[in-house]
Amino acid sequence: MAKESVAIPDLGNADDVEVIELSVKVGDTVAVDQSLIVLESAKATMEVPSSAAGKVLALTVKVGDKVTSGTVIAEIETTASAEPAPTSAAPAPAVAEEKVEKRVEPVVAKQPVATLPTAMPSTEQPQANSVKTTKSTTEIYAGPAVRQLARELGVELHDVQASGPRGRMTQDDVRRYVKHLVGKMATVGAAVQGSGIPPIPAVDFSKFGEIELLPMTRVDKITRDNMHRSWVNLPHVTQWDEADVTDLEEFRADMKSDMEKRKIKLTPLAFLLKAASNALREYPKFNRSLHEDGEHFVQKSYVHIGIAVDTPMGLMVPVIRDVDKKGLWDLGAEVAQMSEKARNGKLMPADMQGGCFTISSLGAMGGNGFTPIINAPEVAILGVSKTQMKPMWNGKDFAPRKMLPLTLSYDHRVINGADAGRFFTFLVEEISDIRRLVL
Ligand code: CAO
Repeated sequence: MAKESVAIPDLGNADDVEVIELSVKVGDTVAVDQSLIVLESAKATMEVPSSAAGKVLALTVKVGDKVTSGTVIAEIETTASAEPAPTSAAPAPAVAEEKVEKRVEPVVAKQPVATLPTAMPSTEQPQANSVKTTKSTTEIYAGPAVRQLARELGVELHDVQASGPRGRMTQDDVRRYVKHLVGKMATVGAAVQGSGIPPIPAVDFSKFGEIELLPMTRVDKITRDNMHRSWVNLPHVTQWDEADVTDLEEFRADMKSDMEKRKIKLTPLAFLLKAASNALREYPKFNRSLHEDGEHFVQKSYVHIGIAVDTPMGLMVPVIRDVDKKGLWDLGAEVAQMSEKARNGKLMPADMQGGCFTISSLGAMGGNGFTPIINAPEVAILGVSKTQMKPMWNGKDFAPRKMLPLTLSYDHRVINGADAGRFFTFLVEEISDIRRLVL
């Protein structure tokens, strides 16, 4: 077993450089090139690697000592001799940190060091065959333990804000950075982006023309969150159909004077509420929610149906209770009353809770179909578009009929396609046959 002294290599014109970290302790077994100490000059930190593999017999410097080229820093009981340092080396170009950390040949006291190029960044040129400079010209002051931690956590040192003396990075800086990132991801994931979904990059719209930043209302924010939550959590399937509402429209026309007398307007929505309630009774699978334990369905015996209302504050969904127990006049009156309450901002939280199913009607506005987003934890929603006169084949001829386009979105975790087919056909038959609704 031989004994070898490890000394500080040529530091160029830097003298009295401070030892800021001991990377090993007496008794440790070290490998060739393993960092023994870390130095810090006014401009850079540098690790001084061991030139020999073996046991550390002594460390002849301590933190705070000032060293210079040739200062012996450690005695190693060698198990294998290191290769001598080459006497010349082509200077490497200015490189990024990755490259700077590339291992260089060790420097030992008994090897000639005179030809070693300067390792200090005074030249701003990290060189091969010098002490390992852990900084690039972007000057990151961080010891090996900090670098090791950053590597383990996949952190780019450039992203971390250093808080130590003279801008030195500490392990706490790295941990704080990771904590901050995790917190940010949780917030963004919950409010804006789904977990694991790549974020939509921010755009500076003002580059393309004049813009104005408008604050969202409270209702806008609730809609944003509810829609996003439902869209990313529920596997939606949407199915299209159309109901022949010719008879229903005739009936509504006949009821006009009654409507005026009672001061209640019977729009198609009242009939749709009745038809949906009958369908929910007939096919109770649609009146379920997934239990939070993921192991049960919650089967509801009540039939409360929400109606989407467009208000100046944003979209609101008041719930009409016990639709199955109410007649068309009651439903017509309640639709008007709830929509007015919603538009005047008078809905109480209880008015918007407990829905089993939702109807979103854009019939007054137009369109021939849309894919409504389920109002979770409900499992289905009916989208209503504008009634259109269409030529329909009656077996002999094409006859003009008033057709109401309908869409049904359902949560495929709870409802299968065949269930939806049966439910939807039933609902369409109900609305197409006014007798079934009024009886
Ligand atoms: N086809 C053709 N005409 C229709 C229709 C349809 N499907 N549905 C309603 N209409 C007619 C009504 O009969 C009424 O005509 P008259 O005045 O001649 O009788 C007119 O359109 C206006 O109806 P309305 O809007 O006052 O009443 P409604 O019961 O149909 O709807 C409400 C009430 C609250 C649902 C509706 O006002 C509303 O806010 N709809 C928007 C819902 C929404 O925003 N959905 C999207 C949600 S998520 O994207």
